[in-house]
Amino acid sequence: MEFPNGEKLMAPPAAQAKVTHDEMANAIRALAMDAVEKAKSGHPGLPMGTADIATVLFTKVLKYDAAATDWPDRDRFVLSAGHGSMLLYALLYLTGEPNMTIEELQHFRQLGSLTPGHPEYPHTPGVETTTGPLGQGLATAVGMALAERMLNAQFGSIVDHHTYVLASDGDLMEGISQEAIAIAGHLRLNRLIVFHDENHVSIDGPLALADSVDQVKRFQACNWNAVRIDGHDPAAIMRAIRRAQKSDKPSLIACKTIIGFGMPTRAGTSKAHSDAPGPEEIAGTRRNLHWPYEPFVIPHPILTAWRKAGQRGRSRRQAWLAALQRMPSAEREEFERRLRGDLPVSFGETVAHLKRKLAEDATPIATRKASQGVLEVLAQAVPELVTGSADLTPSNNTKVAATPEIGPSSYAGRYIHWGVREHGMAAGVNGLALHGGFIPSGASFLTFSDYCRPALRLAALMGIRAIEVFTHDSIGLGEDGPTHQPVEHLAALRAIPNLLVFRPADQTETLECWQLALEAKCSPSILALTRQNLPQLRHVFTEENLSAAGAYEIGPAAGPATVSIFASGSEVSLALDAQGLLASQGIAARVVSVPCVDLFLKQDEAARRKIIGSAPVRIAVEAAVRQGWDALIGDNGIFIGMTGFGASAPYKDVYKFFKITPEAVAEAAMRRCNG
Ligand SMILES: Cc1ncc(C[n+]2csc(CCOP(=O)(O)OP(=O)(O)O)c2C)c(N)n1
Ligand SMILES: [Mg+2]
Repeated sequence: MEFPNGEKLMAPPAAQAKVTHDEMANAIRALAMDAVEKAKSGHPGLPMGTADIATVLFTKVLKYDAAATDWPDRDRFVLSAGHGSMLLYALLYLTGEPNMTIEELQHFRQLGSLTPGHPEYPHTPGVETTTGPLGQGLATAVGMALAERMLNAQFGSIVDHHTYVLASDGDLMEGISQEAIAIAGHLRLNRLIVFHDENHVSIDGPLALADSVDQVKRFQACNWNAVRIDGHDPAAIMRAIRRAQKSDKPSLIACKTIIGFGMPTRAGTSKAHSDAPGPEEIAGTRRNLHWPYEPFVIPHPILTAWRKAGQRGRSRRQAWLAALQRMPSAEREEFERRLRGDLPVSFGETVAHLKRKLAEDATPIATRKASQGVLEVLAQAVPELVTGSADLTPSNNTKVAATPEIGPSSYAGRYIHWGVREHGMAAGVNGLALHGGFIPSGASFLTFSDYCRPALRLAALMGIRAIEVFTHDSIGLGEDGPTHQPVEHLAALRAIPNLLVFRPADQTETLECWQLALEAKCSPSILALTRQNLPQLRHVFTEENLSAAGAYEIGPAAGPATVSIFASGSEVSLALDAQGLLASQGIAARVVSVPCVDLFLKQDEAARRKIIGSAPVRIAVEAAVRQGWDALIGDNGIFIGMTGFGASAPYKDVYKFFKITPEAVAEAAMRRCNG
């Protein structure tokens, strides 16, 4: 017999019958402790404590084929407590995922290995999402479970799987967990089954130091089916899973476990959480577990039993592939397109057609309103586009005719009311994107992007197409005042690598930015949109997406320019007005619109130099802090924007008060020209 990763099996297959649950679970424990010991770093406690749960799940329940861990209708398994990564790596190795060799386990936490400190998507095949920041995995899994139901509502039984999560005490202490479980319970996501590794230990010591929540009661209050079991009793684990699978609600299985199960002195204490156990503790564990084998050696009968478990899902996968072939071809092709993440072939045409129309429309509107107009058309043309809002639907303008609402047990829609749960929404959006079949977007006010930031960062790290619409993008929101007026947010978001921050200046740019966000398969995007009306600036139709370069000359100078003015969003029209004022003083200025600083910085040097130009005076205007703009204007450049928090007043007064006006721009330029 040969395993998918090329290893040959020497022992006779007859030995398989003798392998017990304990031996299989102990294989996980041994690999976890040996890998952590070799790396002299990592977290052995969780894998050793949850090995029984994982063994039952992977050998008896999970719809999983180790040879194809990306099979679309597989059950998802999310290790929310990413510090226990060795659990996942051990499972991938034991079940025979071809890339996860024993050498990879021996290189745990080393540069270039498939076994980084915390599980990373898409770095390691078989890892469904990047975890490590506690709470994120659970909230992301809610998005996956929702995606499963929504795709099922659209395509029928070809989509039919469960989402399993292993969450630790820390996962459930994080605030995001409340947002996630509340929305999952409300939506009755009964395909979601969460194991709580209830070991009552975290880093500082016993959980009692800081927590006394009864998680079962808490989940029940959130409309979950929740039970408590002995997490070391395989029969109880199995029974609980079977009951959960029949539930009409999402399920919590609180599993009482012993962290570092098997360790002679550390088990059950916070000492088991992390760090290399050391030779004595390891030797004692081997004795306790009756595991006399050398490090990284799994006896053949045990490995064979695991490899067999890794193939359990193969026949179901083949049956699924056959069912896929039986689908009417048009429907199948659409389903496959959706899973590949390709946009509909007509997408480019749809954009061009709309763009032509927009070029003829001179009505001033807010970019949040422009975005709604764009979505009315694009959501119709792109059925995988999902919109929603964290309880700001009338302000975010993300609800359109083509996106009817989803609700409890009713998943045929494409609009998600996330409730006032920005963080849960952003993680849920990530889960929808990771599941496949959707291009999801959420929405809130830009100032509350802070509440989403940990999930946005993970989306960027994973390189997934998750979109957030953040309206009310500056002091231009006016009366709500400084609590709601973002000032540092654009800079803070631009600081996240691989996150595209778009700030369009009019409706044509809004369309271009939406197009870029939808086409960006490997980057999340943010659309920062205004509350206040803006004039239309692009009156000439161009098929080319000018925003794609991140910055382009929107207002050329009459003759050689003395001044270059760079601006984004609502300040582009202001820059164009300043250009007029300067012209009346005989100063030639050019205006560069910068809808996406990130894309601009990605251009090669020649392209960047061309956009920056050779005018001796450079000014940037943005109703936000300066940070980041020096890349365009240099440290000698002039910045017109904010240096502190905003103020509550009608927006025109606020702009005047903070001296973000065409006059201020023109004056600053003239002073520099004359100085
Ligand atoms: C958001 C976040 N905060 C802090 C940490 C650091 N950290 C890692 S594990 C952990 C808590 C450990 O307790 P628990 O979650 O119960 O895991 P166990 O020790 O039982 O494996 C903390 C605070 C983190 N990974 N993510
Ligand atoms: Mg714990």
